[in-house]
Amino acid sequence: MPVAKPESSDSRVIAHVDMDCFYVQVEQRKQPQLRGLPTAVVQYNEWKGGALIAVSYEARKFGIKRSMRGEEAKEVCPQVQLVQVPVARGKADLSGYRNAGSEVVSILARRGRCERASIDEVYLDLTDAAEMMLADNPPQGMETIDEEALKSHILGLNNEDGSDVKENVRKWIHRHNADHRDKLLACGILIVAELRMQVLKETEFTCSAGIAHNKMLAKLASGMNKPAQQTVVPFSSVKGLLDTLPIRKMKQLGGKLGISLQMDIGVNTVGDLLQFPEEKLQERYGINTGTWLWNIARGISGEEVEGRLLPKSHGSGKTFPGPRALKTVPAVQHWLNQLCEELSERLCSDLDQNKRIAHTLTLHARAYKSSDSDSQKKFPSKSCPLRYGTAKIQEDAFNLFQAGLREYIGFYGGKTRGSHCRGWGITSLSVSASKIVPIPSGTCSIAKYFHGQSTSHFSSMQSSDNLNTEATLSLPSGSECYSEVNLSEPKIDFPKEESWIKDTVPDLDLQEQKDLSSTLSEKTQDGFIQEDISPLLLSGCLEQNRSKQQWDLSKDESQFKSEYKERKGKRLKDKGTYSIIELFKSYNPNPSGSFLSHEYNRTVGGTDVSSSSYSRDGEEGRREAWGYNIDEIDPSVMEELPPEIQDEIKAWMQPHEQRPNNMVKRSCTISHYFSPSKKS
Ligand code: DCP
Repeated sequence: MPVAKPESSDSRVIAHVDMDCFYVQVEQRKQPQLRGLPTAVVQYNEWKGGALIAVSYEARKFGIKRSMRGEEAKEVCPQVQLVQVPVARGKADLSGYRNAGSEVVSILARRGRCERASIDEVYLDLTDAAEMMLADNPPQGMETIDEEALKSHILGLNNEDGSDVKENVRKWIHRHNADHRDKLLACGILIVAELRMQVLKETEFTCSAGIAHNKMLAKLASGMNKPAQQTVVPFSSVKGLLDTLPIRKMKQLGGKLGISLQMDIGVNTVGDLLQFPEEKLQERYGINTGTWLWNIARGISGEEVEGRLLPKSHGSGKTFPGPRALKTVPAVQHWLNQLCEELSERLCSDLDQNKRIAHTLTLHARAYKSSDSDSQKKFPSKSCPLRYGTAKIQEDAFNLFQAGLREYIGFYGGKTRGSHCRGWGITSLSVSASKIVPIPSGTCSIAKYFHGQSTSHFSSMQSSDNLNTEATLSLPSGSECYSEVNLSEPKIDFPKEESWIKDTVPDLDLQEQKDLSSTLSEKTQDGFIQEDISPLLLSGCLEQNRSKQQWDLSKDESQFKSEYKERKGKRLKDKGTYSIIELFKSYNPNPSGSFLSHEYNRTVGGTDVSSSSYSRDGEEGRREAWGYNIDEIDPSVMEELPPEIQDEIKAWMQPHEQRPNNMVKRSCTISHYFSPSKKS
């Protein structure tokens, strides 16, 4: 029996929900005539019919497996329907699958804390919902139990030959003498069955689920009976489940640790771990891993369901197997550009829809060297601060690649420049954006505070649609530290890149690393990371769409005025909920600065933005251009700014007489800091 654990962890109701042959279902929803037929989704690469990445349960009956290629599958089952994954930018476009996953998540999240674990997997903490059901309408007293719930598999339930399985489940759910933990699980059975039915009704997708007292057990259970079924692990069945469970089936034991357990201490099943005292495991594998192993042997896992519906990282990758390996720098750059374009699009829609920003850009590659004794050497992953804007992401990713390549091949300089292959090949490339965090609350006020400045750059002709994913904004403290690095400098010879390019990625957790490796095989697992806010580095985002923007300085002044008024009126209506996206939308950098002069000429008669905006004579004009009264400034946002900017703003807020004499000069700092043309 598992050792006694705190009541609180035993009494949780956790579900792991996993979509069935997910990509196939998405394709079948698009083409309903494929429903019920043996179907598989194949990769974009058409070699030998393309690799299968999702296989329907009908096709599995014929022996078709994910490891096969399309041609092989046709041999096994000539009638198999092969659907090619959608394609964009010469690679698989997974956005349809991602969106379909989001549809499901939004339904599952209705009954409890929900954690999106991958493109098609979700954890739910249903404890509160179960407790509530137990208090209001306990299953023991229910006259009818839903059919779907009765089809549940309850581990350890004695289904002797000939016995009515559904009847046994009904009795288990109805047990009056069950302990509190099982009563909660009985509620979980009903809730999850109902949720799964709702998913089917609203999305046409089936899913399977595991229901247990913790995430680890729920995950193990969800894969036990597929498709469209649910499996329950009562506390009393934990030992039986783990005793015979091969360790490789545990999520974290598929790699080196699992091999070591097998080879070094002869552990083949999770139950085998029970023979080792905690200290022994700690001695061998370290304190944390040792304790973790000791716990999982007993079915103990304290891992919380994190309330997050959004991915913790975004990735875009492509493989180049065999003869498709990339052998020239321009070829790599071409593909990196495609990947970065996709990544940038996703980052911008995340910013737009979820008000989140990513902080770290990482490049991963797999490579080979044709003439090298050190052929096992891996291409080093590299990361750097992420700058928004497709061109910047492309530039930075390429620099990361070159840094990695230099390290990988052991030399660089002229020898690998240009398009000549020096005996290396790239078999996979991926870029990812991680450390994604919500825009800090203070940003709202910062954005509001500086909205007036961006107003001064409004183009009366801009299309806000074109701008909604763009931003030029360097905000709170720490952006200095990024701006120390001039990322826009070409780095062909990498004299300094080591100072900012980091080997990747010590801070990625297990799941994230899995995500990234999945990306390489084009299975996108979106992940999350919870981290304190560090500097925003959105500068450059607006540049992405510069080419899309229309500058029409000849626009009728009255139209300009009315639009300006409209925007200003809208600003004043926004109270605390000002969307930073709105700011970005309306922020239109003018490379030539001509519009800036245009507005300032009208308002303050100045010629130079920096100096005129802060000169005493331009007081009214400055207020007009900035669009806010000094009283409106939220002092709390000050802390988020670099010290010299804080000083400048504080000075600026003082009455005229008390301002330092060098105000005009210092104003240049703040103007430069928030300048749209500032690159980083
Ligand atoms: N996927 C992928 N490449 C892989 C593995 C999976 O592109 N190497 C994609 C296709 C799958 C989806 O991710 O449909 C979810 O993967 P799962 O491992 O959950 O498998 P399925 O949902 O396809 O099937 P199952 O019902 O067995 O979970």
